[in-house]
Amino acid sequence: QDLRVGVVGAGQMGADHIQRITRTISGATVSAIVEPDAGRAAAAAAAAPGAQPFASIEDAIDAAALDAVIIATPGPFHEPVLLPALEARLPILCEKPLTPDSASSLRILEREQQLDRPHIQLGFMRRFDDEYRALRELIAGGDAGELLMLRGVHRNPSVPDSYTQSMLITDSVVHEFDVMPWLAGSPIRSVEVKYPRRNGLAPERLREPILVLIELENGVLVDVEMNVSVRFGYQVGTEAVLQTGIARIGQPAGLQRWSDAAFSIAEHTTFKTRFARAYDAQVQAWVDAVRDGSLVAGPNAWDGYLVALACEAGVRALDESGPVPVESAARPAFYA
Ligand code: ISE
Repeated sequence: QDLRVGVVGAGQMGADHIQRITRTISGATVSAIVEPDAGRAAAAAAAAPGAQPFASIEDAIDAAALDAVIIATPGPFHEPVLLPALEARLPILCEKPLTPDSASSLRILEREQQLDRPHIQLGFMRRFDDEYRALRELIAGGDAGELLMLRGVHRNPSVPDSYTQSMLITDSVVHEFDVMPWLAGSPIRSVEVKYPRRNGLAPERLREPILVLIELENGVLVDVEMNVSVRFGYQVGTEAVLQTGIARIGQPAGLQRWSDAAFSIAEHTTFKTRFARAYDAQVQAWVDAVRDGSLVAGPNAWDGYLVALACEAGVRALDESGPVPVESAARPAFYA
């Protein structure tokens, strides 16, 4: 019998997950959609015939309409969904971030630890990307010696009007705060932000691009170019500098074309296509884990808490010069 998944939030990511579960994922169906916006709710319902609409997660739980939940609302709205979902002992796939700050993330951890085991998987989908996985294996294998540096580029064509300066960190660099320590096998020690020349084409409220310097506890230095007004496309790439070799992922791999005496390769324009296979793999792994009772098959709420600590330092670093230390925290056995 299929897992009955409720999706909370039918915006960009929620709508994408609804289609994914309906068309691509095996072993699950969308049984409930919680979306207060009538237009979005109707569009989502059309994509998932048979799903019941609800105005709140509490209503969906009261109606026993779901076995597990995907939370795809913006970060500031995660906590009011996470708490009743944990109360109902529902397995949860929560889009990033866990919550916007470490105090609220701690509240979630405390509530979750009253259950018998972790129930929350976090949507850091890069960990399910084939290239990121291959790079992690290469680094861990040690064939090219020790890892010395990681260099990341994270480029968006543009951002919505709701995107603010601190979201450069909390909405975008949040991914690097999860994936770089995962690649390097070491937590973050400090975060520093440098400002190059401002892009005059960026929305007036944004001072970007930014250069983020992330120092890991093992001495590996990570630099990330965070750039959200590049217009030409969506690009996420990483280069690893090892003792005796260089490894690179995230190169353009689209349609190759020769015309007008030039050669081009098609580039992505959105994270929804760039990471489509990673999202598929992530949701399938989560569905399989819920069905076999292990509940979580990827980053958990503790990983989300560590990222919240890094984001706090990162947001401070937007306004302070020099490295801002990141509070370190020892992983409880519950989250091993
Ligand atoms: C967006 O919310 C994402 O999660 C994307 O992966 C990221 O590239 C983008 O900058 C964010 O705004």
